[in-house]
Amino acid sequence: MNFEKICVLGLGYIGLPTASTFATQGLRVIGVDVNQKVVETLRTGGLHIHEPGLRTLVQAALGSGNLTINQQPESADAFIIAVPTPFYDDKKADMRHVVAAAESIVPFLRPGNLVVLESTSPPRTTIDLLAPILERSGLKASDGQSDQSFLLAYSPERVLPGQILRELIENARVIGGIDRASADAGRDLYALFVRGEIILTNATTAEMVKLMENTYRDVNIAIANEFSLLAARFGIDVWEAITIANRHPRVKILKPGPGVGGHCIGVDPWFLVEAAPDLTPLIRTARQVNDRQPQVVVDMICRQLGNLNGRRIAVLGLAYKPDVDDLRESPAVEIAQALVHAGAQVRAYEPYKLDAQIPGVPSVRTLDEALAGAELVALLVAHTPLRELQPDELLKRTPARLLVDAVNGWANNDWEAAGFNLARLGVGGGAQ
Ligand code: SAJ
Repeated sequence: MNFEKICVLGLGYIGLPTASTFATQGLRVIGVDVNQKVVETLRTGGLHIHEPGLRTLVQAALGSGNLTINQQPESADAFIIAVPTPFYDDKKADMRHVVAAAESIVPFLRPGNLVVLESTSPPRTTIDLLAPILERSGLKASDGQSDQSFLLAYSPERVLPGQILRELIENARVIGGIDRASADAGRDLYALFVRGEIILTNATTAEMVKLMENTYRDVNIAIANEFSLLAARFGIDVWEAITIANRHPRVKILKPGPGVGGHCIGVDPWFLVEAAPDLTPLIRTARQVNDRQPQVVVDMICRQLGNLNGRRIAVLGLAYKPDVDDLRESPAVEIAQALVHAGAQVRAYEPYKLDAQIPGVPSVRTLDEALAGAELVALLVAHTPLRELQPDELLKRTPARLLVDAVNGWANNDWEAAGFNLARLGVGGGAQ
């Protein structure tokens, strides 16, 4: 199938790079976002999200004249839906953005068009939720052979925040069609820029593949977290134990830490639990294990200080993982908030987001402001500049002598010899 013009709905972390990449490949792209502020920012050369290399890519796409930013879709050969799928407080998937995006396409859908859903979604969303909405156009979701039908596929985004631009092009791409013609059309579209393998399957399999990938990671992080609690109780160093265990050719234990953040791995497993609660005790438990990690770290800090009320704590790192500036669903933020809630005087420093504004958590723009006057320094994210801090340096910059390392960032230096009392997550006497 040939594509000249496409519409990408949702200009966030996935939609914007995707729209821009297609545009730089010569396609005419209408990038659509319902948020007027996002549209205005992009139209005036700004960027509302941070991702390495994205600014240059978007500028190239806009500069080529191929990318247009709008608040509404228009007719096109293909429509890609890349909107968020968060969950409600009760962990049920919030599909309102997908529904709204699909409804906005209906008036523009023409026979032979291709619609692709990229948003992570519960199993069967493409056929049970999306197809019926699009069929309100009067066309049928089918093989595109009839002159009254459209093509429909699910193709999950699988890129790692921080490496989106490279992974978008190089990763293997899964395309699940509601039928063969839809999968083939999806392949023709993504082959315009994907250099990784393109794997064709059906729509529900593709949905499950995405959910299984992130659930697999969550469950494996949960076991690492559980190992860290066991190691602390039994007086050993979990990091050393993991390194040794991983020398086994069939073992690859992930890293324990302050919890699982971001908007994917902490969310997606719930879509499976919601879809089949009776079949998913392991997945549910893994989520609960990971969700309790922030409290494990708060307890470590409390044990170091004796109590939290009024105590001065420097929190180093707020992002959800190392060397990114993304604070969404960050365990470090949760920990900082819990400390404030317990009466501590927190000064949080996030080197990649100096203007971080988190309700209730005082954040400062320099490391020294965070360290000054602190009684305890908590390392919550293994950002490179924070991991590289040396004991003699810290000795001069803070009166604090109590340290908590939740991410194995300060393992290799002799903190104790320098006069610090360091508690490390997963190390005997530390966590539990
Ligand atoms: N984490 C650990 N221990 C580990 C690895 C990660 O505690 O050993 C924590 C991180 O610190 C972070 C969270 O887990 O808080 C998630 O980080 P991540 O790097 O594992 O994943 P994300 O959320 O940045 O991106 C994931 C990726 N999925 C997989 O690796 C299976 C990415 O490929 C997906 O595209 C993305 O989710 C998504 O959008 O679904």
